[in-house]
Amino acid sequence: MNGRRSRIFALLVPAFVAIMAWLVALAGPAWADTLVVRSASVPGARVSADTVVRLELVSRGARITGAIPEFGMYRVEVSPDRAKMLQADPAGSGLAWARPEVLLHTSLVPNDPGYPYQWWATSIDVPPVWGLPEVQNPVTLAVLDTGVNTNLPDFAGRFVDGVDIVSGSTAPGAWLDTYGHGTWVASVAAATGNNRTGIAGVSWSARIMPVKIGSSGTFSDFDAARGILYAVDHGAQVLNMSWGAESRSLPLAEAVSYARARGAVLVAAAGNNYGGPVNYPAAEPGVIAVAATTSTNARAAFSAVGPALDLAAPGDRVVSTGLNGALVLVSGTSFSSPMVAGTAALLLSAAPNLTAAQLEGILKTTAKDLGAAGPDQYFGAGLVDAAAAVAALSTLPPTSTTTLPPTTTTLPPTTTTTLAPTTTTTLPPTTTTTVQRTRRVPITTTTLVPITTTTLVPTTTTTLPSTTTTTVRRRR
Ligand SMILES: [Ca+2]
Repeated sequence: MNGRRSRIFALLVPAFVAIMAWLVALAGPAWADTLVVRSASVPGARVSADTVVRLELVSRGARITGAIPEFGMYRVEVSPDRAKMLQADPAGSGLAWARPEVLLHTSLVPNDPGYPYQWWATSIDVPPVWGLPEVQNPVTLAVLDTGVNTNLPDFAGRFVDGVDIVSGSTAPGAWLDTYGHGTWVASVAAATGNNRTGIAGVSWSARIMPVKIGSSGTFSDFDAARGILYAVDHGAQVLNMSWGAESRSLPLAEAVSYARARGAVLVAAAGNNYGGPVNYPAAEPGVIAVAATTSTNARAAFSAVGPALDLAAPGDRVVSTGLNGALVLVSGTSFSSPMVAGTAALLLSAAPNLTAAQLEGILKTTAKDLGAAGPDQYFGAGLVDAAAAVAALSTLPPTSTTTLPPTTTTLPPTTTTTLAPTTTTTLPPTTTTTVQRTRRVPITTTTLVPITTTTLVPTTTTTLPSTTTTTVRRRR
């Protein structure tokens, strides 16, 4: 008789719990918090204890979404108020404890030979992001530079049509990098990771658009402006510009305005001219200006300083991949910029409708504050934090589409009326003198101080992991 009664009880109670759960679900409370709770009774001891805890939880407005009976543990969804109550007084609900569910990240350690030297990847907190499925969607990232070495395995299958702006050729051979700078920059931004070769770049899925605007250490601002136009017109969503000059360039200002009006995200090196102003186009409104930090999150000695700075990223002794596929150590804000550009590509991959302004806002609000509290002239909003930026996407209100139309309507007048006259009048005197590539600084910091406006051409970059790594530069 007793046995039969307890069997009936065993059947009735779960049915009652199910009905309660169903009623609570019907009532539709705003489930917001997920907790993991543990029964106060001995785990797995008695079915009835388990049932009592379940009943108690449901009666207190919790929805059980999972159980580990062996541990006496449940995952429950509760309203924020209930979550607070259960955590503050677990015993009142027959619980030993109640804690928020913790989301764990995959701990992918890439097998690339350069990765052990990539302190910079940890510095910008990108490893937690690499395994996430939402950042695997392709985003087009234009590298406006000396071209890119198409033969490196780290870029296999990653290119969209590039161009050699100077010759106008779109043949793959035309935008081949023979200098190195563009390849170093592209590797940092987007080298394929975990493929046992080279390094692990920031974004492993971005489509790389090589826009070759010159083949040595100096570019013309006219060619650079044409490069921006080409990139935007051919679908580039993020543009990296690891070069600049102290004086403002009107052709670049026009091109930047054109690109921004079309929604592109523009990222540029702040410049290696410490003591001088943040370079253009980095200092141009609408361009994310990136300063350089060291492995200890200090300002790199050469990094330009000023109110135009937006963000900081490592730029001192950054390991990248050279033209011949060997690892190289390179320094300069040239390499800070592609870290931010690569992070921008990750964000757009996860949230394609993000506007450039929203994206910049997320990068800034999630950056790790360095130096004086709040934004400052040495680090801008701080050190870019890729994982925090991607995590912040989930907190965005879904309003991105409403802000788009106004942007597009303002386009036509700006571009058609002002482009032509500006370019023809200002070109001849200014092209070669006003725009210089951001100089790569030598690894030996003692030679950094006398930075002048002359064009510096680094002649060698030594390969890792030899201990004496020096980059020699030659002054004109
Ligand atoms: Ca690699």
